[in-house]
Amino acid sequence: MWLYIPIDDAKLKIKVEPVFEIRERYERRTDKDFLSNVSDNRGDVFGRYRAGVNLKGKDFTGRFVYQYAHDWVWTLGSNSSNDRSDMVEANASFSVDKAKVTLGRQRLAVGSQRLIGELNWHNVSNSFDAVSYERDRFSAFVAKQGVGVVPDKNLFLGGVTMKDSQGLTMAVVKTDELNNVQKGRLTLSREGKFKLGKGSVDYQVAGQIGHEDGKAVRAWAGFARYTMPVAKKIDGFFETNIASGGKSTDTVNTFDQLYPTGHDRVGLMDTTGWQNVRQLGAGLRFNVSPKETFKVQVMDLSLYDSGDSWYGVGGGVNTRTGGTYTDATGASGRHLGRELDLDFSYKFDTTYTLTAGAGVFWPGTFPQNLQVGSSNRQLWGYVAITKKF
Ligand SMILES: [Ca+2]
Repeated sequence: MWLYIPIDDAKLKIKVEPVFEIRERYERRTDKDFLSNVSDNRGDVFGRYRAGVNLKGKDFTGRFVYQYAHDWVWTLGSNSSNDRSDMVEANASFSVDKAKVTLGRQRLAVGSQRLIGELNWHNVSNSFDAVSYERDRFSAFVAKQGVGVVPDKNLFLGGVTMKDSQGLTMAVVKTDELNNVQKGRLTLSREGKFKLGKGSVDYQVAGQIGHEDGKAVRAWAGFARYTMPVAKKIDGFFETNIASGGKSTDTVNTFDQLYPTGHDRVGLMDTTGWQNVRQLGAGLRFNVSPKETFKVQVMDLSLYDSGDSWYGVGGGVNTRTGGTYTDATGASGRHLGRELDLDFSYKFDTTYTLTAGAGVFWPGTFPQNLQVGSSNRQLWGYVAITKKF
C-alpha cells in the first residue's frame, strides 16, 4: 500500500514529519505443551513495518500510521505464514483552552500499562477508536476497539485518570458482549512509587465490581516490586503479582486485566496473565552502561484459586493438548511452575535497539496433572532488532 504524504502547505503552516519503524524478531519455543513425546516445537519470524506522518499546525497535531505485520511460522509438520495490515493511528488533536482533545484512532497508555496499554511487544498491538481529553494532571477517554489482537466490536471503555506527585489513580468502566454473555465492570486502580530504605517500591492495586452473565463481579489484583542497589551498577529486586480468581453460584471472582501491555509482567516467557495468579519473583538488573542492560530473574507461579483456569498473557484460558488448562474440581492442585529468565538490551543509538532473551519454565503439579504423557520443561528464546527513522 502507498501512502499519500501531503507536502507542506505554506498558508496553513502545517509541518509534515514522516514516521517509519521496522522491527524484526525471531522467537523459538519448544515444548509449550510440556510433552517431550509430542512435537510442538515452533519458530516464528515476526516482521512489523510502520509508516506514517505526524502533522503539526498552529492549534492542532495529527498522526496517521499504517502498519503491516507478518509472521512466518516453522513447525516440524508444516510451515505457514499469516499477516495483518491495519491503520493503527489516524487521529487529530486540538488545543481547547488549556486542554488537549484527541479524536480518532489512537493509542491509549495509562501509567504502568498493566491495565490499558499499547501492547507493542505483540505484532498487532492495541489501538482504540476514541475521544480523549487531557488537562494538567487529569485525563478522560471513551473508546471502542480500533485494532486488537482479538477483534472485539462490542467492547466499550470509559475512564478517568488523575496523576499526583506519588502516582496515578484510574477509574474505568468496561462493557462487553461475547457469545451472548453480557459483561460490565468498574475497575478502580492506584499505582505509584515510593522510597523505602535504600531502595524503592513500585506498586499497583486494583479492585473490580460489576456483573457477568447474570452474576456479581468481585475481583482484585496487586503488584509490588522492591528494588535496591546491591553493588555498583547492579540492582536487586523482589516482586509479587497476585490476582483473584474463582467463582461461586452468584459471584465471579476472576480479575479481568482489561487491555494491558502484558509482556514481561508475570514472567518474560509470557505464559501467564494477571488473572487468578500468585507469583513471587526475584532478580538482578545489571546496568552495564547507559546503552546496555542485562536482567536475570527467577519466579514461582501458582493459581490463586485451583478451581479456576490458568489464564494466558492475553487474558484467555491457556490451551493444552486435548483441552484447556482448567480443572473445576481443583483436584489438579495450584502450582503452575517455576521460571528462569535472562533478558538483554543494547541501544546502538536513540533509534536502533537490539534485544535478546531466553527462559526456562519447569511445570508444576497443575499442568502435570492435566497432561497425559511425560512432562518436560518449556524453553523459549528471542532476538529482535528495532529501527526507527
Ligand atoms: Ca512437545
